[in-house]
Amino acid sequence: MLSLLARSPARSLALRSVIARGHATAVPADMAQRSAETIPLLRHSWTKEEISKIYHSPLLDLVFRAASVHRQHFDPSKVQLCTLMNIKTGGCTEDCSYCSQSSRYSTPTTASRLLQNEPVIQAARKAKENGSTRFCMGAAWRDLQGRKSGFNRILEMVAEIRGMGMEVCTTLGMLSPDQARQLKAAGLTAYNHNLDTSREFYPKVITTRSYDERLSTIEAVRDAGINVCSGGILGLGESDEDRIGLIWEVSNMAEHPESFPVNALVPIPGTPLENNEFVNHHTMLRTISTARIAMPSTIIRLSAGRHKFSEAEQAMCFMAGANAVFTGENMLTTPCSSWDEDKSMFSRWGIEGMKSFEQAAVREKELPQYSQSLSRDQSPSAASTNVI
Ligand code: SAM
Ligand code: DTB
Ligand code: SF4
Repeated sequence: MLSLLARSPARSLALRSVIARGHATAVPADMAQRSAETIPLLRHSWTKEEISKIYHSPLLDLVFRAASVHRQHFDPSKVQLCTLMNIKTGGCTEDCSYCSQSSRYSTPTTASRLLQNEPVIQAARKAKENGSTRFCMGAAWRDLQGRKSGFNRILEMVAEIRGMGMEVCTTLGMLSPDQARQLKAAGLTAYNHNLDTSREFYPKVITTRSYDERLSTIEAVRDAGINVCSGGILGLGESDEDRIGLIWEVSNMAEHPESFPVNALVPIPGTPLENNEFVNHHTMLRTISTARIAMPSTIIRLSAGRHKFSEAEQAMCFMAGANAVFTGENMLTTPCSSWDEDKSMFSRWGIEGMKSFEQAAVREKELPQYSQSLSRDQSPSAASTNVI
């Protein structure tokens, strides 16, 4: 294992410490302190073979190893609660074969215009009252071309919700570097733009936007100083190799995404994937565990389809290192586990919501003027992590 992972003496030393502490030992209570000294180095040079070996290891060993790595980087009792709102529904020109909002398919979703600011602000307030610390606004657009006034209103929404002390995320399709900079200036915390699957399988799912176009948007987001939220969907008909390929893509990025959503396809009537079988729980668990090991300081977000998993199945995912969820009334066009259901479930398992800006990666990207407004008792859940 060591010889597989090690590429250079420095990396070898770092990885030895990851493995020694991540795999073979029980996690002592004081590890919850996660001081800078105890945080292992991040790695950006995974080979597909290494990721495949981890992914295919015996499932309980895999979960145990992932759970151990998780405890070195995060407080395992904390899960980030994010509420989603679709601020512009349907009528999208893209052909993503899973999506209820594509105008190419006849689905139960009815298209509507960009919402006014006030209902969105109200929804963010309600989310905050219910314990959500991140609010994510989605728009069914390919990109922002020709949407200047709509984009300006979204900038206002971002600034107002950020002013409420919440982390703010948007997912608006492709972005130019300049649009990313404007979102950053408005106070945006994170931008969601998923790779969805491996580069090889991607053309079977979407033909109107290339994998490289997705990577360009992600680069624009990162260059603007916004946290990248980028993950995928399971249950598209992809193979283990494709799930490994997706993790390989994101774990070798110059910076690991701050957040990696793992969506389980919710089959939508009228889409090409309407008859796909719901993904197995063990496939979710393998994907979450492998992502946790390859990207130890990334938030792993148990995303679409979560409500279809039993409480015990969800708990296994949290055990394996998932530490964020979408919670509230709805996802974008499909149901979500409700706040009350989630509150009861979390209290049964001893899980609490993260505070806003609790993650080191998120705090580090905050503009100084915003950082000053963070309350003093908001201690980071992980110290700065070294990069190799
Ligand atoms: N239009 C934007 C875009 O494509 O980037 C933002 C919204 S899009 C709905 C965000 C992500 O939700 C997709 O990339 C996909 O991973 C996930 N998603 C969409 N429909 C889904 C479905 N039916 N089941 C599971 N995940 C889905
Ligand atoms: C992500 O990866 N999952 C969320 C969020 N990012 C925007 C969206 C899930 C959408 C599920 C299908 C729907 O509700 O339409
Ligand atoms: Fe449009 Fe996004 Fe749906 Fe693709 S996933 S069809 S880009 S809304």
